[in-house]
Amino acid sequence: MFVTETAEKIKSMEIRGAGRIAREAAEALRRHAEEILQGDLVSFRREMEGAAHTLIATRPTAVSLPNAVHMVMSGLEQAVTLEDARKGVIKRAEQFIQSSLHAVENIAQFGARHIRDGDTLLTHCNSEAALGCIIAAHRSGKEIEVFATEVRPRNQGHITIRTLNDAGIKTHFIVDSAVRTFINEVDLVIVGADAVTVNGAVVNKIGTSQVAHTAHEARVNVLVAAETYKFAPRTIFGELIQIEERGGNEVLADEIARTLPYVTVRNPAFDVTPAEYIDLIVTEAGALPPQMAYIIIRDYLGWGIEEFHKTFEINTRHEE
Ligand code: RUB
Repeated sequence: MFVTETAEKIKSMEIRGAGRIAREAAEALRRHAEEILQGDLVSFRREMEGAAHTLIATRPTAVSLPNAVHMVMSGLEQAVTLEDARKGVIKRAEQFIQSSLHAVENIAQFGARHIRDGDTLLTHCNSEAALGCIIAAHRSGKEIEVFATEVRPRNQGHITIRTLNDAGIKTHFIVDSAVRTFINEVDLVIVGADAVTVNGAVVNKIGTSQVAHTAHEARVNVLVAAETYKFAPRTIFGELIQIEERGGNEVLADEIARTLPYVTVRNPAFDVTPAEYIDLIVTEAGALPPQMAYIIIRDYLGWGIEEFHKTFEINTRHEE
């Protein structure tokens, strides 16, 4: 029940932002484990796997979601009693949520050090990790200003300007297409991430790559704030990040679209910024150049690699 509700909220974007999606999914699995009262270990596992599948299927791009689900579900196979299995899920979900919140706090402190007194920043979309850095810099006494984009079509910029305003930070609200006009007034771009691939490319809200390209052209540094669970282990083996394409009615009202039979709306929710447009990725484990993404995947998400090797061994045995 709670899983279906959470899944619906993630799909409709009532719950949104990669970090929050991951924590809410972990919480849904925790509640689900508590609520399964009937059955044995085998049926518990089956129920939990079904719930994990439902949650992962909600939005395809933010890799924090499958990573969080994987972390909560790992160890379920090894549990020998139903109670062990239940306790394990609950414990790992709580651990994930706590470590995610700590990660966002650490990133804020690390990221704030890259912001200088007097800087003007630019952010795109609504990222708790990116905003954490900006707010931490402001709280440490640095005088800063922020340009925040509108973020069509879902207007996440409205959430961002409210947060910045509530923190008492001077903010300029601009339409997405005004970034190049103002980039020469900007000292640093800070954005979040939905996924970081092994080659250091960052997948984030549609328009991020245009912002980063514009910043690159103007020699303005781009900093990405991303927890380690946003790195995508399977990109090591060539798996691509799926870019979610949402309904056209988010961009153009159905009643108008109906009068334009030759017009099709395309509405990708995310885009890919290549590593060469990114100066630094700030994680809770420290800041690194995007080219070092592999190290994070190897050291923090090694399970993805181990799993692949297991599968690979099985496949080669089949071929012999
Ligand atoms: C949100 C978005 C955010 C990242 C990082 O997209 O692109 O920049 O998810 O956010 P949507 P956070 O609104 O479509 O979910 O730092 O909060 O995890």
